[in-house]
Amino acid sequence: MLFQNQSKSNAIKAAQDRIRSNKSTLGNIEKLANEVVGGKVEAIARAITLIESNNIDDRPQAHLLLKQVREKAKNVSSIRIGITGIPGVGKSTFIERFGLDLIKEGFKVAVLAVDPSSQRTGGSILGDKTRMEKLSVNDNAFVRPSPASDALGGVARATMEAILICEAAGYDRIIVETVGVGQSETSVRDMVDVFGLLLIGGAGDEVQGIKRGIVEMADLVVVHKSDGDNVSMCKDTASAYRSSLHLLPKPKGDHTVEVITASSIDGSGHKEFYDLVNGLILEWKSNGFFQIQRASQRIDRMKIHARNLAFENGMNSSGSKSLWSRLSKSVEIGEITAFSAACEWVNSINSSV
Ligand SMILES: Nc1nc2c(ncn2[C@@H]2O[C@H](COP(=O)(O)OP(=O)(O)OP(=O)(O)O)[C@@H](O)[C@H]2O)c(=O)[nH]1
Ligand SMILES: [Mg+2]
Repeated sequence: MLFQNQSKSNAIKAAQDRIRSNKSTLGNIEKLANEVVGGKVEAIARAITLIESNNIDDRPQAHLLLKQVREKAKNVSSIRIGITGIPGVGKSTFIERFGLDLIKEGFKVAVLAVDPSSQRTGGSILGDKTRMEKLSVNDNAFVRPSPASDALGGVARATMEAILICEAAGYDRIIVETVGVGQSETSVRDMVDVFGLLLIGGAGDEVQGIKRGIVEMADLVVVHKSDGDNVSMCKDTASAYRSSLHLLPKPKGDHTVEVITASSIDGSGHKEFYDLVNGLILEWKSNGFFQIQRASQRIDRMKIHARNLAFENGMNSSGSKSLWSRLSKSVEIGEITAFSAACEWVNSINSSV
């Protein structure tokens, strides 16, 4: 009897602790959301870390945070710009200059990076050599060089939501840097309004490691490092691209893809780039493409999140990890097809709930 009473009081105490800790979690998240909306830089960084977390237990808090932030910052208006190009083409240097130009015009700038290499190494190469010294110390800029690493496409997932956090915090120009060699730029294309491709003068696509698909996704092309002895070579490369782009299907925005030359050392071409971005946004806002593109991006994001969450939840259900690894082995040696294995795995999850 004594034992029964004791276990009952333990259970009550555990329940009370749970309620207390839930309450404090809710309180903490609300405080964090208020600080984000208030533009507190340290809170923005903490919020993004929570969203980037690979720990499934952090999902409810991340969800709550995004919900609250959205409720608190309703009418945000922003422009999202993606910058891609091979490693070393000068993306960070270009973004620093472009970002400072935007700040001079009165905007607040957030720079986020999607670095596919971090998926392999677990660290960020961008973190070590981000050349945005001026921008990162500017009061009107927020620079986040190091993204999350995640095997489930979480880099993109986190970046999409990090954009929303930055917007709620009052940043009205969002720039996303991505290395243009892998899959990351496809997902970045789907989270920005304008997508700019940086190229090096003189080198053809094969040499630059740029896939044709990436060139096709670009709204603007910049032949970069057009300074010193490189100027005439960059001009030649720009005209070669101008003529070959004519042969590609028109981009989604139904505009002519401009090809310019620029240097982030002497600043040439930067004003042109700035004006071209503004021109596209004005055109797309007036013909409705801006709104249509954003709406379809939101739907795509919902699908990506649903897929990721369903997979994560599946992996969390009992016995599913061991079934996954058993099935993976059979798929590896060609014993069963990937499709059958996936069906078996999903069926086993569905029957266990
Ligand atoms: N001549 C010249 N050099 C440049 C220019 N922009 C950048 N650089 C140099 O190019 C090198 C690479 O610049 P980053 O801005 O780090 O290039 P990135 O594309 O961001 O590189 P990753 O982040 O590693 O992909 C640095 O040494 C820069 O100083 C430019 O306009 N002209
Ligand atoms: Mg860089």
